[in-house]
This record gives sequence, C-alpha cells and structure tokens, in this order.
Amino acid sequence: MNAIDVISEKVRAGQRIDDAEALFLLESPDLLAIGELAAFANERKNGRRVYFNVNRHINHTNICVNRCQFCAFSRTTDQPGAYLYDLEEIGNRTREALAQGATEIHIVGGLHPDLPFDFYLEMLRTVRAAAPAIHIKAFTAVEIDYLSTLAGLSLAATLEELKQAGLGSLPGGGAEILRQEVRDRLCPEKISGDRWLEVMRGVHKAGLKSNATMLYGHVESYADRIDHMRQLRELQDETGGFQAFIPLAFQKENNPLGHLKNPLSGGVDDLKTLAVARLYLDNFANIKAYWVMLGEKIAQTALCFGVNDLDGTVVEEKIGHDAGAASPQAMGRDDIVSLIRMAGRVPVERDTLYNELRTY
Ligand code: V47
Ligand code: SF4
Repeated sequence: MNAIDVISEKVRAGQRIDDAEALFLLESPDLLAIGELAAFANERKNGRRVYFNVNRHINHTNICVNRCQFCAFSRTTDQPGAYLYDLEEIGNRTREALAQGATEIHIVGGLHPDLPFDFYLEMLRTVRAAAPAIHIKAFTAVEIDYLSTLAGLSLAATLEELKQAGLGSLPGGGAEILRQEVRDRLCPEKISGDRWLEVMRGVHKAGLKSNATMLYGHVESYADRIDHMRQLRELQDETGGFQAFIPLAFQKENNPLGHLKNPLSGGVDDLKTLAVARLYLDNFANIKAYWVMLGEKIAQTALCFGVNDLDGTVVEEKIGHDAGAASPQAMGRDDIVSLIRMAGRVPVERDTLYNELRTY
C-alpha cells in the first residue's frame, strides 16, 4: 500500500491522522486523492449541506499600535487614511445590516492607543440597542488581551464585562502562525502564540464560542502549518470551544511582506490546505473557505475538497481588500446560494452559533 492509501484507510476507519501524515499530505502533489478523502470526511460529518450566514463586518478603526509585517490595514493616528468610527456611525451600519437581513455583526479593529475600555462596551451596547436580536461576534484574542490590560481587569473579568454589554462570540483572527520563530518575523509586537491559545482557553471557559484562523502563504513552511493545526487540535480536544477553522490566504499588496515569492501559495495550495485541515482537524465541525481572501472561484471549488462553510455576505471588508484582495466587497444572499448550488451542494443559512435558519 502507498502512503496515501494507508492514510485513507485510517480516515475511513474514523482514526485520527498524525502530524507526519498531515505533513506528508501537504507535501504531496496528489491534490485530487487528498481532496476526495477530505470530501469523504466532510460528507460523513455534514452531508452535502454547506453553511453561510448573512452578516456585516464593522472595522471600527484602523489605528493600531502594532505593525504586523503582513498588514496593509493598520495606520498610526497621524497617517493619511487613519480613521475611527464614532458610535453614531456604528449604530447606522448596524441598522443598515439589519435592514439587509443580517443576523451577525462581525467587529474587529486595530489596537487603538487612546480609546478607553468604556468605548468598547459602548460600541457593543450601541449595536445591541440598534439591533437587539443580532449576534455580535467581536474582537480577536489579540484585542481581548489588549482590552484586558486597558481595563486593568483579569481576562475572565474583562470577558464578563464584554458579555454583559452584548458580546456573543469571538472571531478567529490574530492566530497567524502560532510558532514563535515565525511570529518573530511576521508580527514581533503581537501577543505570542501561547498567549493567543491561553486567551482562547479563557474565552471558551467563559462559555463563549470562537473561531480559529491560520494566515498562510508568506514565510512559513508546511511544518509550521501542521504545528499550528496541532496546537489548535489539542486545545479543541480540551475545550471544544472552536466552531470553525479558517485558513486565510495571504494577500500581497501594500505590505512589507508582499514582495516575497513564496512557492507555497496559489490555487492548488489553497485547496490542499483546506483539505488537509478537514482531515487533520477531526474535532472541528466546520472548515470555512473565506471567499474574501480566496476569491469566489477557489472558495466554490473548495466545496468539493472538504469545506462546508463559506462565511457570509460580509459587506465592507477592509483587511483583505486593503492588501489587494480581488474579491467583491460583498456577496448577496442569492449569489452565495447559487454558488453553493452550482457546486452540487445544498445551501443552508445559519446563524453565528450554527443553528440552521433556512435550507434553500
Ligand atoms: O487577524 C491581515 C488577517 C485577520 C492580511 O472568525 C490578512 O469568522 C491575508 O480573522 N492577507 C482578520 N490575511 C480576518 C479574520 C476573519 C475573517 C473572516 C471571518 C473570521 C471569523 C475571521 O486577517 C487578521 C490577520 O490574520 N490578515 N492581513 C493579509 N495581508
Ligand atoms: Fe494591528 Fe491587527 Fe494589523 Fe497587526 S494585523 S497591525 S494587530 S490591525
């Protein structure tokens, strides 16, 4: 038996694949065999149903004290293009989202040097007042760590305050590549990978769900990606608090790492990464193809490679687009539904916590 057949037997028998096997798959050129196996593992879990939601992003500020080398979004306060929304703007965007049928507001932003903790609580209260039933998914683990320092409160107390103000769950950003040697090159000022995991552990302990991302296609190796997924799989075994894994394809414009010619990128690599995530992260229910970074065509193709979630309508995305993402600013509900149908799958609109709202 060749190595892929051995892995295939394990997957079909419901056994966990190990790090060396996952690395072997990432290094293998046999995309179709890997994709078929990932599609099998996905269909065993999720059938032919593919999730999406109707949501809106609000990036309240791009002013940030960090200077992550891959980031085209952040500015210093006095740089051209720096902005901060006031609460009125946040309320307006929420009402607009509600009118468009959104069930989720996704809020992330830079680490602003001057805003008080109260601003964040007021921001959540403003969204909740404008749309009492909407789910607020907000703040990466990096922001939560920053807010806890700002508030002078423990992680648990910070989360409790944010929950009281309306926080419903957390997005998965800021994970980048967890291994510290890679972070030292990517984002030396950012919290460590260990701290990212510790914050997520606290988030799950506080009863909140979150996602987990992986920014790939820059300076990392395949082994770094597997190491990243291993750490997520271990934490998920412990807490069960991750809802979805979302690989984020690196966008190259307007940032200091953009000149890199990393051979570990492109459509085949995107699909292989998603497929291996499905196979290796056997304790994650949902593998999400984030169409903003992948483009709609690869995101759609990914539905045949183990993916069961396409994120949402998004609306006004800045982080990927500032870095050159060629995808549109938003997709309508009808666009997503037809994209899923054309892949021979069944579109299911979900809410943030994966309650099914409507099958199309
Ligand atoms: O944390 C920054 C990444 C993240 C670039 O949890 C970049 O549902 C690619 O986390 N190229 C923010 N990526 C986005 C994010 C996210 C998006 C959609 C859904 C969810 C979810 C989470 O974007 C950042 C960083 O890792 N990022 N710059 C870039 N040049
Ligand atoms: Fe700031 Fe986030 Fe950009 Fe890093 S990725 S510079 S923390 S906005």
